[in-house]
Amino acid sequence: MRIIMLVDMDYFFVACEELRNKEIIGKPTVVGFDPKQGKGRGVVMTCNYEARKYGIRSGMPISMAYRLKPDAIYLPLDYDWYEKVSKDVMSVIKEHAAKFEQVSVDEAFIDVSDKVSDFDDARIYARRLKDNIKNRIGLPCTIGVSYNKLLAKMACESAKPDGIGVVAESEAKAFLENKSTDDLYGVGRKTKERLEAMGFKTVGELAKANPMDMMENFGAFGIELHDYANGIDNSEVNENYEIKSIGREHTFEKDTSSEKDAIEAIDRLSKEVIEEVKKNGFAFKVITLKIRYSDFSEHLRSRSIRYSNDIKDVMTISAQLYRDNVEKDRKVRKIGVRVSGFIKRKGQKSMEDFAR
Ligand code: TTP
Ligand code: MG
Ligand code: MG
Repeated sequence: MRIIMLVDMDYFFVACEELRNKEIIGKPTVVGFDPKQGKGRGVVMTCNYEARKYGIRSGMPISMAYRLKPDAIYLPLDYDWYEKVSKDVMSVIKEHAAKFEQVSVDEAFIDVSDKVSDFDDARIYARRLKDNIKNRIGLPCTIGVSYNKLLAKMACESAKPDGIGVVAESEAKAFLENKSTDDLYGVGRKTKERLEAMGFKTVGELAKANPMDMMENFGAFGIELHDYANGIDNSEVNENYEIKSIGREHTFEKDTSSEKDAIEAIDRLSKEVIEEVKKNGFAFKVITLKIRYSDFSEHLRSRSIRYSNDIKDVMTISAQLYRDNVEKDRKVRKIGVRVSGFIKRKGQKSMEDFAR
């Protein structure tokens, strides 16, 4: 029997802040861009559960958060600190796993099939792991336990915060039945709407869909979705986690249609991206420019090149992508530069350094 766990830290960035500042514990706290008395731009990265009571959420404009709770504590981002804490957390999780796959700064899958005998045993094991993270790092987390990655992740979401959620094979159908389709991995707003148009609101309904209809509408992804709805996911915990892309974004103080502003931002972002690329010993072959306009509509444009780690490539190609694609009569709110398609160059760091 396979037993998979997904460990996800609770309100991670704010929890990291709590570690070094006990005064904020228990008070509504937001990490993100400066709200500037409600005039600030950019978004909420995360907030603690006290702040969530006021409706504040990750990804929400910081100005909206400010409207909801002006006297919350607003803290700026400190990625270096969060990554340091993340590394410590991951090393504790790794100790408990036969197979370990970090999937983001604050979550990792582990395969513990050869460490526990059944789901009762797994629950005890999850409790021990959770206690170890709490005692050694000082942070709360939630652990989802199931027979595959899909359900481990969903079990975790359902048990948030500070919980342990277990879904055994015999419980999967009932667990999935009334979930919304966008609770499934890979289903965002658009797919959810398309599924709804086909008459599928819940995962239970989707489970009964005709696979051929799904295939017709979504291609191979449709079959995958139908599998997911039936609790089927055979993907392995993949130990060779690697960073897939590195990007940085900039939100302008004021929406702008000035090419000079844009190029300045691109140059600065390129510098930051390249620093990160070099730190990891990567070379990349795809450069992607993101333009977000005032109305929040977004345009992504990519170009492939020969492998490079040269800042000039990032700067000139991003600038070219900007000039070729920007709609001059519209104002730009945000610009992003991202590189991907990595190979590792000589002098690369160990896997441990990649697994961040
Ligand atoms: P999540 O695990 O999605 O969220 P969380 O840990 O803050 O809260 P919880 O798991 O208890 O629901 O994301 C982990 C961190 O990643 C989060 O603390 C901040 C960052 N993050 C962003 O920067 N932007 C985002 O849109 C999201 C969702 C998270
Ligand atoms: Mg989390
Ligand atoms: Mg997470």
